[in-house]
Amino acid sequence: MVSEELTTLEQLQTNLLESYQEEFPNDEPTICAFAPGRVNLIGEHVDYVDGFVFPMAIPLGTMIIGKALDDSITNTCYIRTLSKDVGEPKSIEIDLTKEISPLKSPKWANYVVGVLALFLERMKPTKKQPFRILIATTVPIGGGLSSSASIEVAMCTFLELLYKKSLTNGQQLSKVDKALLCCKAEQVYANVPCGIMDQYTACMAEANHALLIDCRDNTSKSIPMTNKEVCVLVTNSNVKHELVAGTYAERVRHCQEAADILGHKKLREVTSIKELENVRDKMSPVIYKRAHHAITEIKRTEAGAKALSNNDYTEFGRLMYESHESLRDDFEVSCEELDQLVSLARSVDGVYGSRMTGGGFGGCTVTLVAKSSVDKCIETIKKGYKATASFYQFVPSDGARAIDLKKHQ
Ligand code: GAF
Repeated sequence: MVSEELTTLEQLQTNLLESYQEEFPNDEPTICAFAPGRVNLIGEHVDYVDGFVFPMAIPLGTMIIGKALDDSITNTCYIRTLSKDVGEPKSIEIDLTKEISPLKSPKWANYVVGVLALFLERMKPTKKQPFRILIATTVPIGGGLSSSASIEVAMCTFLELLYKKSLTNGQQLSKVDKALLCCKAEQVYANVPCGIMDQYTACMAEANHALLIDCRDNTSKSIPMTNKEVCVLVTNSNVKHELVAGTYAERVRHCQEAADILGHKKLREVTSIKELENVRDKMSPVIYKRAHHAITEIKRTEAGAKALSNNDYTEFGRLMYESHESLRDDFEVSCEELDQLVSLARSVDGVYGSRMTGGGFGGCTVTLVAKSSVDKCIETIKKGYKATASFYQFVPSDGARAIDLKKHQ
């Protein structure tokens, strides 16, 4: 086996049900919600400047099973994760009679608690419903495949199902509003000034399609990805460098500084590189480079979606390499390991393109490669890479959904 075997939804649900039954022997969950992680094909670090991004949902994700508790007995929500890699404690309790504030730790809980707090604030149910849930994710934590958004969106999906009967139609969330709510949870409760890409993908993605998202008006277009001769190979560098959170916020600030100098609300409004060149002497070299990345990346993403629609993989691949170079040199969010993975992939015949994906400083690369060259590509990376990588072959998946519990019991 060269690439990782993917845990199926059935396996994931079986694991969760087994743990549930061990903990609550005479009890059965009634709700099961799932939301996927994502891999971004192109359009990196431009969602928060209102740009275009082009991700797809992956068949890995977060599943939550649980049930409503009797509110005449308790006002508490019992939340527990089965993930080993997320830090301690693994269980938290939330008292619904009190205000729900961000927790100092554990970090994973803020994704859940943030969504719960904002859901209640937004939907204003007449009665707050206590519940018990178990959470498990198959998305590698900190791998740049958006484990956090998949937890948030799975949680929001669970709450929609929990409150299904008690909320009127007028109170239902649209998918875009759901993405916005989950994004706000990450910004406010996890304190990351992220854009909308990850939560939007987890809510809106369609199987066998990538999603071209316009982050200015939160609209999207699904682009078919059905060619069986071409494969999306994701390589996890298995490194995660420190300073990520602070550096992300710094990049967001740099882009806003550039937009302010250019007299725009966001860098998306810049129409050409010439416009940037005209004010180059008004900005520091660092701010210029950040803006240069964002402006060129937005153009590459539009061109990339067009190329993929026309099955022009060579052109798409060229844009992927350019994107990586821009992230490495202008935006400075790559690292030695990611650069090495990209150049090893590039050396293989049949590889169209490769780039870092996600926030950067570790995590994964995404490579577009002819199916017939996948094994060669993996072999070449394994041989040349300074650390140990893991590999995933992904087909685009559906967005968040309820999963039938009975089917797999
Ligand atoms: C992280 C963020 F959460 C996204 O909003 C996006 O900015 C991405 O980094 C970089 O493209 O995943």
